[in-house]
Formats: sequence, C-alpha cells, structure tokens
Amino acid sequence: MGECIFCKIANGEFNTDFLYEDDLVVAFRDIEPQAPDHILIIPRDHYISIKDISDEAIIGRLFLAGNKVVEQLGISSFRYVINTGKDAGQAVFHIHLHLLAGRKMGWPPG
Ligand code: DGP
Repeated sequence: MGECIFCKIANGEFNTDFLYEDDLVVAFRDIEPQAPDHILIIPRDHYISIKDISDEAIIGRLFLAGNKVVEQLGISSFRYVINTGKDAGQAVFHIHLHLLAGRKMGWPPG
C-alpha cells in the first residue's frame, strides 16, 4: 500500500534495523517505546488489522517471530498486545504485534 509507513519500513525504505526478519514478517523497535524493550512485529504484506488476516501461516509467524526476539533479548516476562480499532488504541492501520518488556506492567490494562 503506497502511503503506509509500515509497508515502507518492511520494504527497507528507511534502512530500519530489523531484530528479526523472514519471508513473511519483520521485527523492529517502536519509535515511541512504552517499555525498555518495545518491539513491533509486522507482516510484510498489508493487512489493516488482525481480523483482516485469514492466513494462519502469517498469524503464526507473527508470534513465532516475537518468540525469537524474546529469546534473542533474553527476556523472561513480557506482554504481547495487538491494538485493534481506534478505541483500542490502534494508530497505525497495518497490523502489528507489540512485544513489551523490561518493566513491571499493570493489570487490567488501561
Ligand atoms: P498502535 O497504537 O497499536 O497502532 O501502535 C503504533 C505504534 O507504532 C506506536 O507505538 C508508535 C509506532 N510507530 C509509529 N510510526 C513509527 C515509525 O515510523 N517507526 C517505528 N519504529 N515505530 C512507529
């Protein structure tokens, strides 16, 4: 999708440092980190939200990529978040899995 910032990142247009990448997904650090480790895992292809993905391989690969980053960074406690829709806090409409770690987190989420 032409103007999508995450499509451009996945295409390597900004020389983003990928913590993990494969044929389907890439992982990189969030520009506005909400925790000491805040990584975004996205599919290379454009899907607006998690509910728009019917390909189980991509859904699976997002989490497996997250798990690889968890292992790579030596993280033990972490949180996966997928904000879906404006009221849930989604601001970028190219699906992304947040991986948050490195600080104590509250529950329930705000
Ligand atoms: P969400 O609110 O769930 O849609 O999360 C969007 C996240 O994307 C937010 O934490 C900030 C991050 N973000 C937005 N633009 C960029 C960018 O250009 N580069 C990176 N690395 N992160 C971005």
